[in-house]
Amino acid sequence: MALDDGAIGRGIAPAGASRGAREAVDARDGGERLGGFDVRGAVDTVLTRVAPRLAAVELDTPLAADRVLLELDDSPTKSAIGGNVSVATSIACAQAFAISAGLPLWRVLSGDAPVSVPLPEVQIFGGGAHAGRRIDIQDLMVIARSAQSVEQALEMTAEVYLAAGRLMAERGALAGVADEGGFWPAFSTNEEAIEMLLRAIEAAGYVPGDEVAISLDIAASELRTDHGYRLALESRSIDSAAMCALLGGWLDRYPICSIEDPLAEDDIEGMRRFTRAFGKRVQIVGDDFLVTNAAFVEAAALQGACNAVLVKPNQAGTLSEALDALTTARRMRWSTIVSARSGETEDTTICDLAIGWNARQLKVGSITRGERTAKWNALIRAEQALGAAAFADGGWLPVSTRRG
Ligand code: 2PG
Ligand code: MG
Repeated sequence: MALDDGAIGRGIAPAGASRGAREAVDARDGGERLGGFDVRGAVDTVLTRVAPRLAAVELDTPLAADRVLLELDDSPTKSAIGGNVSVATSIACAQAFAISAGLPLWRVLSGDAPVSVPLPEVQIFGGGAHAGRRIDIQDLMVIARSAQSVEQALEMTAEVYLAAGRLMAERGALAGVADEGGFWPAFSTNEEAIEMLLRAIEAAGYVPGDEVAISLDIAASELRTDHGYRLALESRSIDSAAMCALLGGWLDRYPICSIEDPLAEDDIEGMRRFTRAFGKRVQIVGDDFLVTNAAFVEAAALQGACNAVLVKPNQAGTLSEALDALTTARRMRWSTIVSARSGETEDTTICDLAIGWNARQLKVGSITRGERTAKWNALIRAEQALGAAAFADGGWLPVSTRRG
């Protein structure tokens, strides 16, 4: 995206392996070439349908281009132009605006409102759709609750990651990494993976819960079948109530501070039951369940399902719609987490969103792989500009249990 003053902004659309059924759908070419994943048609849409309309627009705010994108396609799934077309254009325009203003994007997004450097949520083991379904749970992550700066949070997390690697090597279970850079989950049960995460926190010298807490993304929609929730690793299927009980047992036994998509996107009753039972003890995050959609956030909050939203711009299709979901969640007194995708790119715009929109938490996968470290480095640079006082520490996050 090039402006008249010469400013050029770029945007890249990420992709997800475990996708919500109601999220924006990318335009792909289909057919034989590149497995059908190529996006020549999407590029053509940008050049022939989007660009001519944008040329007539005055970019008077960072999100001004979204008006045009929404005129072209206001469907929640972006079925007319494609979610990838929409989100990449939306990002490119916001970046062009910031470059023209000579300011970081987070600064132009915040205006006079408060900003913060978000608390990192970092994957140590990958599973589910990100690891050939080697284990059922998708993300086993840590949150450095006691860190007082993003630099410290990342150092603590890196120590846990290294300790996890040493423990896996000792067991002869080190087998590379999953999609988002977390270790490949060579475990025989799901709970063994959580137990190993706990041991890695201890081996790194931290107090589990108080200093470094566990965060899980169950991605339960991926486990849903006609017979309930399929735990392939344990060769059994369980119903929604049993799933709640299983996860409740983990909350009792492990110092967990956040759990994402504990029940499936279509199991509203289950999510309400789970939130009633555990919503005071732990952050309950809707990802596939809410697909970054303001109306779904509002409905879930009114029904008592979840207490936090994961904000993925490409689920919504424009930055404006993602912001709408975030501000709706905030109005409902929920916590907010901006998130990367499993098929992530080197684009670091999500860091600007997390800082400028004051989301206070950021989930980016692990601490390895360039597309992930690009984001952590962007946070460190923002913290250098803003000072450690701008860091959104995690001391307030409740922890489900503490081991005595
Ligand atoms: C998620 C993300 C990141 P994906 O489920 O939260 O872990 O994965 O991009 O595959 O949806
Ligand atoms: Mg998720």
